[in-house]
Order: sequence, then structure tokens, then C-alpha cells
Amino acid sequence: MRFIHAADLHLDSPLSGLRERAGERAEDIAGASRRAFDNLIEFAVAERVDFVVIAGDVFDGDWSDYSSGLFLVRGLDRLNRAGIPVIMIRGNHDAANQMSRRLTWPSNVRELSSRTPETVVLESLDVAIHGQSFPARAVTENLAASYPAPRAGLFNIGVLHTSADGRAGHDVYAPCELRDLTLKGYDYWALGHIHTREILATDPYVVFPGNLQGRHVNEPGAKGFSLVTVAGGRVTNVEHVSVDVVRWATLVVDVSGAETLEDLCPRVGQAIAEAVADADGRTLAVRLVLRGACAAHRALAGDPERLAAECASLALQSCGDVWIERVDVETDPAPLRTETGALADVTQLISHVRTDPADMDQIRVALERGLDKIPLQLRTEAGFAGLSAEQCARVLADAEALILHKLSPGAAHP
Ligand SMILES: [Mn+2]
Repeated sequence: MRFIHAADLHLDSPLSGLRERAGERAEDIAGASRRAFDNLIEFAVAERVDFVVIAGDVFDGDWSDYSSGLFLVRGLDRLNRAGIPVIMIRGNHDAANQMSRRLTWPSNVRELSSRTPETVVLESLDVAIHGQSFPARAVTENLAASYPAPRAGLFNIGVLHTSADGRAGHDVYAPCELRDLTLKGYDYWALGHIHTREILATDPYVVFPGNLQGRHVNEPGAKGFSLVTVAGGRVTNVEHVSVDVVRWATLVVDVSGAETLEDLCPRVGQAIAEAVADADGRTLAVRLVLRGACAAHRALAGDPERLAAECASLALQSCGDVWIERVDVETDPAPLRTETGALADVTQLISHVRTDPADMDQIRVALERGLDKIPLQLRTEAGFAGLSAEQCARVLADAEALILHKLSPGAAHP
């Protein structure tokens, strides 16, 4: 017997800030979660798996119209025609009270109740699947505690959307200790919510399959579902199957000692080539981070548009399908570079500002005044409590690079 355990599809997740940057790639990036789901369906039908379990957050949020729901139905129906049952629960993102619209699912689909734990028995397979949907976004009690006892003689699966005993970067929902799960007497725990793949235990297996498709640069690497093989009532194999179509990566490139923008291009090109080789032929969405002390710092920080275009050009020249999501310049000016003439006046002035607490305070106040335009609620939610001295120094360094670059003879035509 083989089944698919997937979670956190986040279908139709909005791109928010990404859309603007993605430009002509926006539809590729936005449509990735749907295409990854299509790949799952394709796999399930081709490999004739016995059933599919989805452990919550199928949708990213309330539907703006019925198209998201109809997209899901199209996939579920293909499984129905292939005789493959689907058992799914709702998570915090698609909790029962979060969704103002709903559809009746095809007859092969069982969405478990949000009021109380529910058990589905697949008679022909001797499988019992226990689980509960999220009634609301914030479920703070231990849902697993009230899941029913295992059914004797059957293969028992618990489906649970949970932050388990806490995971960095994820809100705490339906918290539980690992031993709450391992001592329950089930044969497999199909978890969802945490987007990084993780096997918490192997006796019995307690598994986060990770999300089906990375949504941004902080969800890097191969994404997909877990394919579970059961023989003689025991799990004999848990295998990750990648179905993502866009793969995210942050590439930190050391550009120390680069004299000019041209000098660092081969290093960036090399980093991109290595990432392409690692990406299994997927579209690669890359954030570049340039670090190190270099004379090129001024050209990088001073002309971000040119730098972005050079990096996009290197991506075009790679032998993969690469989109540069962003370029972060974290380089430092080359040491021991002494300016002369007007440029020396500028560096002297800025170094005076840098060491004068009153001047730095003025800069901080001016920057924070600009940040006031961001709604207070957003600032509070992000835990924003003012700019640090380090952030102000970074802004000043960027400003210095920009001014020196603009003032340098031949800045535009090196
Ligand atoms: Mn979740």
C-alpha cells in the first residue's frame, strides 16, 4: 500500500511585494503552487497510489471568487476518476470560519469535521484515518489530545495541522509534544503547518512533508510531498517526492577585492551556474547577496539599476531558467582608499557625521519620519521599534557610495 501525504499547498497565495519585482515573470511565480499541485495529481494517477492525505492549508486564505475552489475540484476529480480517495483537513489559513465561500467536493473526498475529531475508515485497505479541521485561525489547544484511540487491526493515521512543540518562524497552533503523538498508538502521523520538511520520529513515523511549492526566498530548496509505503501493517519507507516548479535560493557571493563591476561578474555567473546545476531543471528564483570589502563597492551601491541589469544578464546567460528576485549589496568599501580633491571633502564630511552622535541622531529621526508613512498596525505587527545604530550606519554608507559614485569622473561611462 502506498499513500501520498501532502500539506500546505497554499493555492493562490498572493505575491504581495513580489509581484512588482517579478515583472514579466509574475505569472510564472504566482502560478507555481497550482502547477505543483497538478504535478502531485499527475504522480498519484500515474503511480496508482491508494489514497491521498492533505494535512491543512490547502488554500492560502479566503477565496476572492470560486476559481480557486474550482481549480481544486478539477484535480480532486481526476483522482476520483482514478478511484483514489482523498482525506483532508483545514489548517489555520483555510480554517472553517475564514472561508466565506465553499464548494461541495467530489465524492472521493472526505474533509474532516472542524467541530470534533473524526475517523474515516477505508474498508478495502484496512486503514483508519483520524483528524480534525481547524474551526478558526487561532487554535491554541492541543487537538491531538482528543483524537480517538486507534482502531484495532487497522493501520491508523493521525492527520494534524500543528506547530508541534514549536518551530522557528511559524505561529503556534494546536501545540503538542512529540510524545503526545508517539504514545497515541497510531502507525503514522501526517502533520502540516511547518513548511520545512522534517521527520520528527520514525517509531511511529511523525512527518512534516513541508509545503508543496516554496512561496518566497525564505522557503528554499526542493519542495513536494511524502510518499509512504506500508507493508504488513508497518511503514517500510517514507520518500520525499519533489513536485515544485519554481525553486528558491539565496546565493551569497564573496566579491572581496573586486575593483570594478566587471570584475565581479564571473564570480556571480559561477554562483548562478552552481545553483542551476543543483535545481533539477526547475525555474530558479535567486536572491543574490554580495559581500566583502572591494573597490567596486561604490559602483554597486551607487548604481543599483545597472547592477540589477548585469545580474539579470548573467541569469540569461546561464544554462538554466533563472530569475533574479533581488540583489542585496552588503559589500564594504575597500580599505586604505584615499580620495583627493572634492571627493576627499565628501569622505571627510561623512566620516565626521559618522562619529558625531548628534548628526547620527538627526539621520535616524529623518529616516523614522519617512517610516511613519507605513501604517502603525503594520509596524506594530512587524515588531518595529525604531532603527538601530547599525541600520543608520548602513544607510549613511550607501549614501556615501552613491554620492562618490555620482561625483567620480567617468561614473556613467567607465
Ligand atoms: Mn498553517
